[in-house]
Amino acid sequence: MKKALITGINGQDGSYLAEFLLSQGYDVYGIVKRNSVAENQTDRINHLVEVHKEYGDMTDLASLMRMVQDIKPDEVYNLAAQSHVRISFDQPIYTTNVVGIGTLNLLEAIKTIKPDAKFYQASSSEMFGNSVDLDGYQRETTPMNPVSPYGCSKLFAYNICRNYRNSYGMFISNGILFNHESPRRGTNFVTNKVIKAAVRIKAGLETKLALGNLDSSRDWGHAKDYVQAMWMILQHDCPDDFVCATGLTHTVKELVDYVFDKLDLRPENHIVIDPRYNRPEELSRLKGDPTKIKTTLGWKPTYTFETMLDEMMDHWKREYNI
Ligand code: NAP
Ligand code: G4F
Repeated sequence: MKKALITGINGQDGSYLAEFLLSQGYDVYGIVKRNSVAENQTDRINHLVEVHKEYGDMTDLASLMRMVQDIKPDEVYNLAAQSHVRISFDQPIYTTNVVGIGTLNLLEAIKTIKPDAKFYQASSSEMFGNSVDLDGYQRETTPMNPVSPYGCSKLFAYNICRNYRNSYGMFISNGILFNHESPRRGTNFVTNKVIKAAVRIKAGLETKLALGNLDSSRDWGHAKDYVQAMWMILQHDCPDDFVCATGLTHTVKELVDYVFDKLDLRPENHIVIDPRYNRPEELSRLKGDPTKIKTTLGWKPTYTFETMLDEMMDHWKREYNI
């Protein structure tokens, strides 16, 4: 039985990845960060009773070393992060400690104790910033010029992973994932924020939804498809870096229009623009080219933008009984 260690197991991706690895027969271990409300620590994985949960923190090297020593994992998926881009402007040092130094802490623990473990790093399309190739896509070779503290710290983590792979011959791969969503998405990310609020408006529980920039566009996929990509990346015969995206992009306004239209609501009656939700520097447009992961690993998404949003809407409609 292969052993997998997941950091960020209680996050959106960590919870789907744990489900997927259990279905593949893995023994799954997860790092859980201490929360003062104990019940909230494992909200998204309480149904996965087989998962071994261990207290730890990416900023606490000793806790990571203890876990790697005890578990001796075959595969490590590093998903832990302060993953909210807007909040990274308010908490740049904390974000960098978790995302950048935290990744280096984990690499050091693996290098010292279990150097043959395969390592997946959750890299991000936010690392590209506003770089775009002439054909309008971002791909593995597109220059990376991040525009947020989160993007800068993800780029450090991406580079230190490549450096450890080349320096020490370790099996370390980056998945450069574009935005991916699901009913388990945090409700302060734009997709779930819009959908939850629209359903609450429909249910008569509120009337207004405050948003920031409606003109930026994102390449949105479904988290379930993307965690399969993570696993496929580690099953490849050599370590490498892969963009994972749908190849399609939509503006935030298109997202709002689709959701409100489905619920028979008119956005102009409810949306208010609040500059609090703008970023000091914005990443305007993301559209990824998934050719490499499709041709090399055979990955392909099963959800469309629309089926993903429909699933998220159904989730919130059930929550509010409408
Ligand atoms: P998420 O829902 O925010 O989950 C992040 C996880 O990291 C949570 O379990 C969180 O625990 C944990 N964590 C935060 N700080 C920690 C610390 N100091 N020590 C240990 N654990 C800590 O994020 P996600 O959407 O699943 O994304 C997974 C990873 O992929 C992240 O690294 C993210 O940056 C990256 N990524 C995401 C996307 C996307 O569109 N979703 C795209 C590209 C890359 P608590 O909940 O207890 O805080
Ligand atoms: O949903 P978002 O907060 O996601 P963002 O910033 O693209 O980051 C997500 O994807 C990255 C991959 O590219 C991940 F690495 C990262 O961890 C995270 O998962 O914002 C999407 C867009 C932005 O342009 C933002 O300015 O929506 C715009 N937006 C407009 N109004 C809003 C809002 N975003 C949020 N969160 N809240 C708003 O009210």
